[in-house]
Amino acid sequence: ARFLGGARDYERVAQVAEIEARRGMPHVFEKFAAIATSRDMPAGDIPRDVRDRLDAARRRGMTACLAESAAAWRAKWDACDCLVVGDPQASLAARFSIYHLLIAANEEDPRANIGAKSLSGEGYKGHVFWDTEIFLLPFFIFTQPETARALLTYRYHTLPGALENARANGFEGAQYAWESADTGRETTPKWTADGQNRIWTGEEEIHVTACVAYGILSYVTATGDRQFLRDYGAEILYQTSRYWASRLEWNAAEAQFELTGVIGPDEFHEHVDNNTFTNRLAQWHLEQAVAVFEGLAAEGRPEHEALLERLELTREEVARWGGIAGRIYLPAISGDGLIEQFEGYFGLEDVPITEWDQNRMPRYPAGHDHFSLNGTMLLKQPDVVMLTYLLPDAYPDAVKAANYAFYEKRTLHKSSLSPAVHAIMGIEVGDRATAELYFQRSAFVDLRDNQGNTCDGMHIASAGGTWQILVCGFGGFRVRGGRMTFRPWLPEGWDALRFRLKWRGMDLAVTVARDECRFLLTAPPGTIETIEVRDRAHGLAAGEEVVVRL
Ligand code: IFM
Repeated sequence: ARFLGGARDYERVAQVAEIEARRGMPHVFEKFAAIATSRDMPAGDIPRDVRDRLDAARRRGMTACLAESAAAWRAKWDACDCLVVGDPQASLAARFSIYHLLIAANEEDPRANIGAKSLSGEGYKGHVFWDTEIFLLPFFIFTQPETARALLTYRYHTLPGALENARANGFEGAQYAWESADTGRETTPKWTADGQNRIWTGEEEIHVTACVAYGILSYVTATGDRQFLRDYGAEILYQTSRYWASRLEWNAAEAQFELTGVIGPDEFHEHVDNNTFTNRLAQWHLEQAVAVFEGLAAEGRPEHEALLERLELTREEVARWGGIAGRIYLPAISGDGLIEQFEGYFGLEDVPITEWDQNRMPRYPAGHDHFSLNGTMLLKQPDVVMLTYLLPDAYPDAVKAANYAFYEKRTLHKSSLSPAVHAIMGIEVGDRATAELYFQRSAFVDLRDNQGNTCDGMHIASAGGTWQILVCGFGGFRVRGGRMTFRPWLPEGWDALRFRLKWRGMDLAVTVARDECRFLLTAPPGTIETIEVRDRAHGLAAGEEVVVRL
């Protein structure tokens, strides 16, 4: 090959080579690449640094470098592969999602996170949303916990930005940005690209702060990594609790705390009061912060005392959080089990969905678009249903089923985040045929470009959602009462579903078949771990496969 030099233009850095190609004659190109960033070293040192590493790689040779890369990939896949026996297309979609999740994150860089389109496109400018904690993190927590730790440490590194956000908005503590970049300051644009519509999410979609806490506590529960809680998590929880305590408004007439002027996960409705999802998660957040405080105070470590001193946080302030949590307004659950999404929602116009696209997904009703649905009951994506997924023990089965039935009919799924949650909750409440449809929609959103916008980049939250449908939907996996629990169900045509979970340093291989589940725990000899399958407890001894008849 004759190298003609380098080429560089928009989104492209290349080396150009000329070869004389002959039909039938293979050509193999070997390329070594090294990447460096001026965040890690002075910019002037970069050329030498990458040249040194390239020289070292060349000395080791392509075969050795490839073998090292293959071993690293093997280790990753061994921890997270997911297979649908009997449905190669479903397996393909599972692996496609997992592959994209793996390449989106960097366990070695706790200052970086995953943008809404991962690194595959420029949609949303690489900004980080609640997608990380709610849609992506479960995959990492349960298969690559060190990556989950790095993603959450990003939230610690952006805590100063979150403190600034709260201050700029007139609140105390730390308020995480709806769209976050490298500093954690709010980066949501105020207008749509065409300048026609105001975007309010940066001001109003405040539930993201509770979602960060949710991610931290899910990680700590699953990994047992209390050191993360001591070093980073507690500080985040305390500063964000301060935010809620100052953001919640006291309604003296009703003797309750409220959150007015917010947007819930369903983004069609703006400036709403007392969105149940936001109020309930804020309450949950404060309750958890109090529990974490009590646990760490009981440990009595000097680092915790030092943290309290640095934050000037007293027992009285923490006790006040508990008091506030107990008086946050939540709508009563109606006689038929329904929860109102926000105050006044049930009085809105009930516009029916009458048209569906070629993927059997709803179309906007005639005359409507994203910005005209405030006065209707139509949803962009799940809100109450999302809440019943995130807090699985907070609502009885009948309430979950009633709300799924009510809101599913009114959801347009105009976010790619929507189908995954409907698949999981559809399986949980028994609407299985619809759940399978939602699985298809989520799993093939990019493989088949079923939303028509994969050109803007991967829907990485759907990839995380697809993993959750497999493991938490069909596998029925939830953490309940600090235990791994399973309520599996397989669609017709699937012979088995295989996945693996990491739990407190152990590894659990799960096979769900039509009439039985198999569990194999890999852990130090003598370890016994209790799990639940369809509400019955089973002890797993390390190294001994346990078969549970379904
Ligand atoms: O975070 C989501 C939001 O819920 C819906 N619109 C797209 C965002 C980024 O994926």
